[in-house]
Amino acid sequence: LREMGVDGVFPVGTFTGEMVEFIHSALSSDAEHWDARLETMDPAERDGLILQKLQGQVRYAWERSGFYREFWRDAPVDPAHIQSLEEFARLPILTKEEVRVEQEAYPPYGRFLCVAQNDIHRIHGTSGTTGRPTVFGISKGDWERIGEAHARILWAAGVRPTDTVMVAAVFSLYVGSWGALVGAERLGATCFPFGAGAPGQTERAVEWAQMVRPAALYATPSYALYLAETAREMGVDPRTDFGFRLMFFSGEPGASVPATRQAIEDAFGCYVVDQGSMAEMTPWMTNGGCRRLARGMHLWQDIVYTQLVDPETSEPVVMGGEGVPVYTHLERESQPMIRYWSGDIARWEMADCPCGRTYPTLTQGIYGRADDMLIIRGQNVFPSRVEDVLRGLDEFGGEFRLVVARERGYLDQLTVQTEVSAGLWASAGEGGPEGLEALRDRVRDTLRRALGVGVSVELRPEGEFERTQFKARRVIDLR
Ligand code: 8LQ
Repeated sequence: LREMGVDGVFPVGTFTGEMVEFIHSALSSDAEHWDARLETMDPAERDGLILQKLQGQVRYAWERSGFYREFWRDAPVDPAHIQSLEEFARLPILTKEEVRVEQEAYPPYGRFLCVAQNDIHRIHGTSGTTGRPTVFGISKGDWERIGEAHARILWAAGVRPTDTVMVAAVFSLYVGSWGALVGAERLGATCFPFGAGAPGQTERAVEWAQMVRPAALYATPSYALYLAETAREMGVDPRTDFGFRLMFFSGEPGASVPATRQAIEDAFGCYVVDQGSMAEMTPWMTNGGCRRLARGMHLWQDIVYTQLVDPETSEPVVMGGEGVPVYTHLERESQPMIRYWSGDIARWEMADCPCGRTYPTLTQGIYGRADDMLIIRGQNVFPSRVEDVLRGLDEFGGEFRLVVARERGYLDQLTVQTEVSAGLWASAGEGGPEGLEALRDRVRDTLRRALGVGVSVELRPEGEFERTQFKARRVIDLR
């Protein structure tokens, strides 16, 4: 293309079939970027590109979606003529609850759909274990763009066409597994859609991974740890008997929790990449780290535009600050989410990553949720911070729970129940946990220093708490 004097940014879909094959075969395996021009663009120039895409996306939704027509009726700016990113930030924020209410009133998609029902190519959604499920209708064009975006981001993670990618997450409504699969397919890797969740499936995963020896694994971080534990119980060494080079994760904090990341890297002898925004925001990999980033996720702003806002006031947060990511699709024709509230807590910075990408970065990943954040006697406590401390201890037995209770009607008390490694528990003998008093006190003091608030600690034997094949739920709030 360069020889022909062709240069520039082309709308998705310009190149099809054999041309795409040709372009990707020309992309050498050691290239750092899938699309160097877009990924290393001057941020100010990128803002211009984002604004152009936003104007198109917002106008499109305004013209076609009954929901946005109503939702923006009294907006302080004209959705058909957004002039700047600042103006765009004055459109109202959309919450999950509003999506639920809309979908209940106009089932199943709500009036979000901007294409004919007949043009829906895939239906995904949330499992709906709490409240009404949310439904996502995805058109064929969108599904292809999702594949392209995920391929580009998996390339940054270090996946190459010569790799086999094992997807060890449930294949159902959950779009995590499918999103990983479609990206790996688009990239040209060998795909191994193993799944998860069926009885005995983790033992089978141990057998299959030894046999197939995939280079990459997609799962949740807690499932990777469970897989390592299961392997060891079966006499299999996850480091030498599997041969994973990298693992990419989404769905929950872990990959950017230093001690958890280290535990996974040590267990498998691989490196870890953190990914994941929200299912509604698919391509959800647009929060996505790269193989050079020690921790955190780049924000692939030209695919999904992310802004951080203050959790209380919803005002924009400057670079370097902490806030709630609010996401906007830039390439969605079927069910675009515009200024969608995540409820998560993260910090963003213009980190200088050796990969050369010029995107802002969530330098510590997503480490909490505005609604999961425990306020204990005025102190903000994130479960991911407790996890970091516990996984840093040699005596840790693999799982933990946080129990919050209110004493005497006003005093919040946090109890950390943590498993202790089987060997240590057994060596404490018949006396059980009483023999471990010194350890309990040390864990309590370490937690108090890390969290800035006093906690009680209860020690439990390894294996006491249920392991998960999906996202872990570790907080029990009794208040
Ligand atoms: N969440 C998702 N990814 C996370 C991460 N890397 N670090 C911390 N928290 C994370 C389909 C993808 O797996 C994304 C996904 O899990 O979508 P869901 O099921 O809609 O859940 C979204 C929530 O998972 C986010 O709001 C984060 O709280 C968490």
